[in-house]
Amino acid sequence: MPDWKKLIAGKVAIAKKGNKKSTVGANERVPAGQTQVANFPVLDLGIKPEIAQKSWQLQIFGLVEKELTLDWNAFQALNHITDVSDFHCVTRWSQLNMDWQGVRVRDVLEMAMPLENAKFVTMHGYDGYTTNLPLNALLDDDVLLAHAVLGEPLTKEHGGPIRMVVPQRYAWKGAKWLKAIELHEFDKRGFWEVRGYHNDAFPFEEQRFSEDDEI
Ligand SMILES: Nc1nc2c(c(=O)[nH]1)N[C@H]1C(S)=C(S)[C@@H](COP(=O)(O)O)O[C@H]1N2
Ligand SMILES: [Mo]
Repeated sequence: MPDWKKLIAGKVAIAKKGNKKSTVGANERVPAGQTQVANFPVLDLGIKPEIAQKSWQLQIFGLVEKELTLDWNAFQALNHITDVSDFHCVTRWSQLNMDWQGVRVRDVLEMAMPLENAKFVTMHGYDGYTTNLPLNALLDDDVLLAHAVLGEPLTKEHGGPIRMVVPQRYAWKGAKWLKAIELHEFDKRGFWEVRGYHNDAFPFEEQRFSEDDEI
């Protein structure tokens, strides 16, 4: 097991450095407080589950009319697209022009038919990670179940075989090694969100920590 306490404290410290809103370096593509990189760093809890394509499954469950389990073949049969977006990590790096390949989350949600009272979602990773969003946030065109980026299949380090990407939010909102999407009526904070990260996580608003709500 990784030393979670140390890891969490370390990540929070990095993200807090210069927590005062700075506009230095900010432009239309790179939000305030971020530095542009090109080496696509790896960030996670230190557990990198090995999930073979043939054993990967995605479950859509909770407040849906039809609970759904997709395996690799079912996933391949869906409509695949490429979407180019920018990737902003709360630990202050941004990588532009990420050409994610995959399936729109919206298409999969439609198959499961969310119930009227489904308003929030929890994304679950095979490593036990969770993150939360309003259901609406998952309906955007650029929110994908991604299996490839930068012209290569997703490596295990980056969440392969399948991860989620939610380009309009900080990168922690995209669960790697995606295992399930759970629909709820009420919001339920995920792994980082209960540890002080901002619930909404919009990079251009610098919503890093929940205390930023008040600034
Ligand atoms: N399952 C899972 N997904 C995760 C994480 C994690 O620890 N486990 N870390 C998140 C965080 S904090 C970030 S910044 C991005 C990093 O993605 P990358 O390693 O591909 O750069 O993944 C997010 N998704
Ligand atoms: Mo992160």
